[in-house]
Amino acid sequence: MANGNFVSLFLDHANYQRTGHNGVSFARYVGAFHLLAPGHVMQQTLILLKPDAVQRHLIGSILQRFELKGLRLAALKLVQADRELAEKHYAVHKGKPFYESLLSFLTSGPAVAMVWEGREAVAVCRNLMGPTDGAKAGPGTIRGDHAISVQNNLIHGSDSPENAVSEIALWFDSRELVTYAAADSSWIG
Ligand code: DAT
Ligand code: MG
Repeated sequence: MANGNFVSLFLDHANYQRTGHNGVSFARYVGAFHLLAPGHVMQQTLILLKPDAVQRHLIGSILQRFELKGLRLAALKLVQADRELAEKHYAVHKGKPFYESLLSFLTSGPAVAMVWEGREAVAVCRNLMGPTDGAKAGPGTIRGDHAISVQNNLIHGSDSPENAVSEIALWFDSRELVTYAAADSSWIG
C-alpha cells in the first residue's frame, strides 16, 4: 500500500479546506480511504479530558499517552460545557439514576476537548482509557492508573465510529479540525 496515497489524500483534503469546499463530509473522506487503502481505515474520535482531569493537573500526562501511541491530533480546545451541551453529549444516559449527577459533573468546570485520528482510533483510544469504573480498570490504562470512581473517571472517548462523527460535530465546528501530514507518519502507520 502506498503511503503516498495517504499523503495525497491529506493534501487533497487540505486543498478542499483552503479553497473553501468544506461541503466534503468526513464520511466521504473516510470512504475515500476505504477505496484507496483497504485495511488502513483512518478514524477520528472525540476525546474529552473531563473536569476532574483538569482540576487534578492531569491534562499533560494524559494527552501525552495519545501522542506517544502514534495518533494525530486534529483539534484541541478548553471548553466550559453548559447544561445544553452536556445533555446532548450524554443523551443516551437520560433517565438513568446517575444522569443528573453526570451532567453536574461535566459542567462543573472546564474540559479539554480533542479529536485524535489514526488507524482504528476509536478502539485504540478506548483501550488507552480502560473500562468505565476506575476501580476495575487495569494498571497501564488512564483510568486504571489515575481513577478509582465510576463517575469521576477522567476521560470520555467515543464508543463507535458513528458516535465519533456525531460527537465531533457536537463539540467542534468543522473549521476547527486541522488537517496536516505528520512528519513521522510513514514510520508509525
Ligand atoms: P464510558 O465513559 O466508559 O463510555 P458510559 O458511556 O457507560 O461509560 O457512561 C458515561 C459516563 O457515565 C461514565 O464515564 C461515568 C458515568 N457512569 C456510567 N455508569 C455509571 C454508574 N453506574 N454510576 C455513576 N456514574 C456512571
Ligand atoms: Mg460512553
